[in-house]
Amino acid sequence: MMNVGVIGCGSIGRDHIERMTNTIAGVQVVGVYDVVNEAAEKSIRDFNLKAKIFADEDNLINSPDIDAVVICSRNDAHLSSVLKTIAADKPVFVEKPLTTSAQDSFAIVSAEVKKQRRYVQVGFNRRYDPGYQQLKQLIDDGEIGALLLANCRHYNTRPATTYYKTDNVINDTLIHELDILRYLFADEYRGIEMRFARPNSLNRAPELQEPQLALIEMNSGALVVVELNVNCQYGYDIQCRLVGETGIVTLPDVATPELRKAGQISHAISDNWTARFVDAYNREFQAFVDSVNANGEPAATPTAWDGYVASVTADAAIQSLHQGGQVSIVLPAKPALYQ
Ligand code: ISE
Repeated sequence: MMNVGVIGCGSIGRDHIERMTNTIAGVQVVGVYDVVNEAAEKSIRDFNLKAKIFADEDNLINSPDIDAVVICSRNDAHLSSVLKTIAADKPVFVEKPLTTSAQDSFAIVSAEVKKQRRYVQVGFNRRYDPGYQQLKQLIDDGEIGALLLANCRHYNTRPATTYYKTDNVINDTLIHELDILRYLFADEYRGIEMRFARPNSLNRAPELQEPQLALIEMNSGALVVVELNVNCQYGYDIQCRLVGETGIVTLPDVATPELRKAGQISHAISDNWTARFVDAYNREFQAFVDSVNANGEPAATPTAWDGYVASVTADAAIQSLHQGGQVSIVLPAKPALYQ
């Protein structure tokens, strides 16, 4: 049984505490910490945890009662918690993005490389989503030949938090595609260009400029367009269509009953990503727990290196947003630890 400490008891932290308590085998939450102490107290109450509330993250990370750490704090707080957990020689699951800059993410890669050991699993949950896994299988089986083009839609009903701003469209939202596309294509990025679309007059966030459009070039020359629309009003809508030399594969929608009523044929669409990706979240956590329980290391994927590559690409996307034009993406050699 793995004893976990959770840093960050906001909405995604609560989701993960709940799944580790009620769904995932081989793990229990024994410690929690949040900068807002009431959030930690509330999670203990709401999920009936027999867990200790820590007064700061250092004590939680270094506690002899904690075997592994799950980080669900704000994106800009990830770096120090991850580095401290690596220094304490404990496995760590960190929500996406790994950090909010390539430089910070590289510090995590460097910390692992120095110890010649993998500690970090990044919460790019889509790699564990059955729909995306089916796409990957079809591509790897050669069913549609070499990939030429892709078209993705990443729509949110409304922004995720009150502090969601223009750059969050990249670091919080597009970051999922930045991870899953290089995984599906088994290729790296050559460059990225961002554009703003006509603003949605229903947007209520003052420092948020969107919708945005990403044009991504793979090293192979394949091109990907990602539409980012975080005020779409109607639901949480994730689409991905990949065009190969001999065919097309499309991410399946979540199956919901067909309703025929009042002159309409319709299917419900959720506005909640934790519901949309519940299987993916459960499977990524079970993989983390099983792997740590078996050999002390996180699951094979997604690694700190994957988090770093997404950060390099996100930095380039943000640069393009602010200065315009395509920004090249150049990666250093991948360390042997991640081969
Ligand atoms: C949120 O953090 C997620 O991970 C969702 O999947 C994404 O759609 C949303 O834009 C993010 O804010």
